[in-house]
Amino acid sequence: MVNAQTGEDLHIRLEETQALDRDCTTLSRHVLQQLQSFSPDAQDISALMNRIALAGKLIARRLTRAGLVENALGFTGTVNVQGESVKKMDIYANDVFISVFKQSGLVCRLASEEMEKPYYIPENCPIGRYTLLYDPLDGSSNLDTNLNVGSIFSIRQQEGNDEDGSARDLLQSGRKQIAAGYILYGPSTMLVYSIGRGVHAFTLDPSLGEFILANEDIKIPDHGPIYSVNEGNFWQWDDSMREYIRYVHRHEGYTARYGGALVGDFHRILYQGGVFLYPGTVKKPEGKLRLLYESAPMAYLVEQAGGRASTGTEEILDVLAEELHQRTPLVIGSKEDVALVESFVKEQKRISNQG
Ligand code: P6P
Repeated sequence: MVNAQTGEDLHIRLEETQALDRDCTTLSRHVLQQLQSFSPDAQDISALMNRIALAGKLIARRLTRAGLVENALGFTGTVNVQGESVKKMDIYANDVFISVFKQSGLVCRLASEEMEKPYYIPENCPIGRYTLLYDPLDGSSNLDTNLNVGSIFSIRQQEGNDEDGSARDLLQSGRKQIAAGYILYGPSTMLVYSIGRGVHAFTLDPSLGEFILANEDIKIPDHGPIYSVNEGNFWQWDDSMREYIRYVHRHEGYTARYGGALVGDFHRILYQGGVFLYPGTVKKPEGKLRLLYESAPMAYLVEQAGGRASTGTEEILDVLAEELHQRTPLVIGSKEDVALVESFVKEQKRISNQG
């Protein structure tokens, strides 16, 4: 006979039920809940996110063992379209996304930091109507010292035709994105995404092989203590950025955090507030980060979380790309902190105009 349950027993039962419910809130269920629909479009987006999750699991698995697997780390000896030395893991991660999407019937092409031209799904494979833009392994310079790296993704619907392979239809504003997010390979592997209904974070449970809901509807604080920038470039910036850095050096309440990988630095600011900057320099006003598959997806996320992303003078999501690998300066994070950085840019322009 079951004894009458005490209040303590019921409390434990409730906690266990809540934990079970949480473990059942997988990414695919969450996406469909978000869309509140089982329409073909909703099914497509759920399937796209499931493919992203599979890519993340495959890359996380490789990263976990990279130090033990012969030939997993190190350089390939080649240079990519960005002029950067390519790591073996960059190629592996890039190939994972291609393999995961090639037979999915969801996409018609993939555009990646690692490929000069988009990869077009072969005719003997099912062709979908979406394009995936991605940075397969952002911050891979962190790999050899076992520090965090990430994958960044942006999903757009194919528009227009692309017969000459120029992917001109991709060169549209970031407001055309239908989904964006990243996978952070850190102490745990987290997937953070938005389909235009808030920002949600999932933690990979390796024992289940599932991304389980960790934080729903994340909102970035309006202001935070963190400024994240590579101050080694200080003398390459224009005066407005130097004046901003002098300001935070002189005022209480700021702290510097910089990990050398956009995904980890952005993730910290998403939760704690503050601002990440990769400014242009006098020599390279366009900065280092790429618009279509780094800055635009992060800008989509931060706006969904109540923050802002700017070039310093223009909203990132309003910037129209002129070529696939276009770079852009990036100021992203809490809206008050982004506005403070912009105020220094405005002041510098005012001084310059005064002659
Ligand atoms: P730096 C990684 O190479 C990356 O593209 C971003 O992830 C990161 O924020 C930035 O470059 C780091 O660049 O010049 O500070 O090493």
